[in-house]
Amino acid sequence: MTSKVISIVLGGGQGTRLFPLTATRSKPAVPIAGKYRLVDIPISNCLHSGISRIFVLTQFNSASLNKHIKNTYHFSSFSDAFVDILAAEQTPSSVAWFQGTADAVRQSLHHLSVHEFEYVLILSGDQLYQMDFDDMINAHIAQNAEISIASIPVHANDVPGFGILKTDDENNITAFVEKPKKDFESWASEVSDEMQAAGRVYLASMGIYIFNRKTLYDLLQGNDRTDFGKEIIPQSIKDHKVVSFQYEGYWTDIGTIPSFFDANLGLTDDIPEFNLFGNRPIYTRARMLPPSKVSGTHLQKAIVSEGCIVNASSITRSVVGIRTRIGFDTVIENCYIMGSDNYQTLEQIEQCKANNTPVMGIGDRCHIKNAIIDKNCYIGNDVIINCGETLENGDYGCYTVQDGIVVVKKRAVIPNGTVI
Ligand code: ADQ
Ligand code: ADP
Repeated sequence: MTSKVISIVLGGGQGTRLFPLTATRSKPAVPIAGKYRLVDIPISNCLHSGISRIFVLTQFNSASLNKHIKNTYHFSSFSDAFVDILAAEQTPSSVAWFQGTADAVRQSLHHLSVHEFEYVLILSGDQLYQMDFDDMINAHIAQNAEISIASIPVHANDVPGFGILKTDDENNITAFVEKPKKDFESWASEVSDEMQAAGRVYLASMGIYIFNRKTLYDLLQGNDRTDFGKEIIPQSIKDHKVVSFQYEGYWTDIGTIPSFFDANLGLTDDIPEFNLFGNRPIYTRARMLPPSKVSGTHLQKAIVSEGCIVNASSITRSVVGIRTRIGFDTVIENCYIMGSDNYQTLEQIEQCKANNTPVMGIGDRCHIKNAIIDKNCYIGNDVIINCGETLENGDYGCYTVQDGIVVVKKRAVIPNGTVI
């Protein structure tokens, strides 16, 4: 059945919720888990489910996204598989950015139309999960649905962040409200005993939709509705067969700095909820990097990617990205360090030392805690990043602070002895 499916990954609006990680790159290109990009998650889920015709819609086209897709997703010339990026573009009928999720799909319909397909699978680009879409597609077909929405039980605290739905005994969605802020108690649903015990009694939309081809075109053409959650879905319930596909596996939104941070650090747990060490790998660009070299470092719940040179004294509950260099006597705690795009030469390193300027990576005798360090940063010697919890949220030039997490911007230079 998956041969009749085409997939669209919603790669993000302006990416403001992930700023400053999206300051110079589009959201799908944001690095996660030390060596992957956000877009690798939905694409890998599609490929493992047998869906190999994939469009990635993004608000702006960054060189890093293009390079990543081009260098990662190669298919046989005898197959019709592809991963194509569609960036917001000016056309005779549209001069604007994508105005919302539905508008993004509408503006891309003319690219889809040249393909043969019966179903469109629409995915968010900022979620961490491993799901077999085959099951959802089979359920969609078996129920003769026009639209299917993947749903997951959530706790009352999380309700205001999601589209919430109610179903009848046959999984038909009978009501849908986008992000209700109050008085939603009557929206509780019957869920499994396990979910009930966890207080997860509200069914949230996961923002994962299957549309029949004709239904999608009918709903998007001849109107200017911009958003699936706010407009298209609630309005389609009354005159279409819209069903819920309930999912209870691990699934989380990684569209904000705190959720992105927690999801990355969660990978270091003994048995992480999102397990990288399975037989369905997350695909990413294969790089010819040397193995990491670690010396004198106490590693505790650490993920260390390829190509690193680590002399730190300890790394605790942290993810260390490709080509990261960390100096002597440095302590890293609760950090996601993205790594670097290249190495400095020995001559360049000597030059930095002679000029008393930081070397690429993290210097000697630093203490870095609760931070995301974007790529290609130069953090000097004796730098302390530890005060995020007491700093107000805001943009401080070469770093931002959000909810106690310091995010050091890409290519930032943090001079020797700085205290943040
Ligand atoms: P949100 O995640 O808040 O809620 P939205 O901001 O519309 O919804 O984002 C959905 C996806 O589309 C994200 O991957 C986002 O990056 C992307 N996106 C947003 N605007 C875009 C644009 N202009 N162009 C391209 N991509 C864009 C939605 C649903 C809820 C549901 C949650 C589940 O509306 O009902 O509960 O997802 O996370
Ligand atoms: P991001 O990860 O921030 O989205 P990119 O993937 O675009 O950014 O980063 C890669 C950048 O690094 C590119 O501009 C690329 O040309 C540059 N780059 C990659 N390898 C090297 C290298 N060995 N030396 C110098 N620059 C490099």
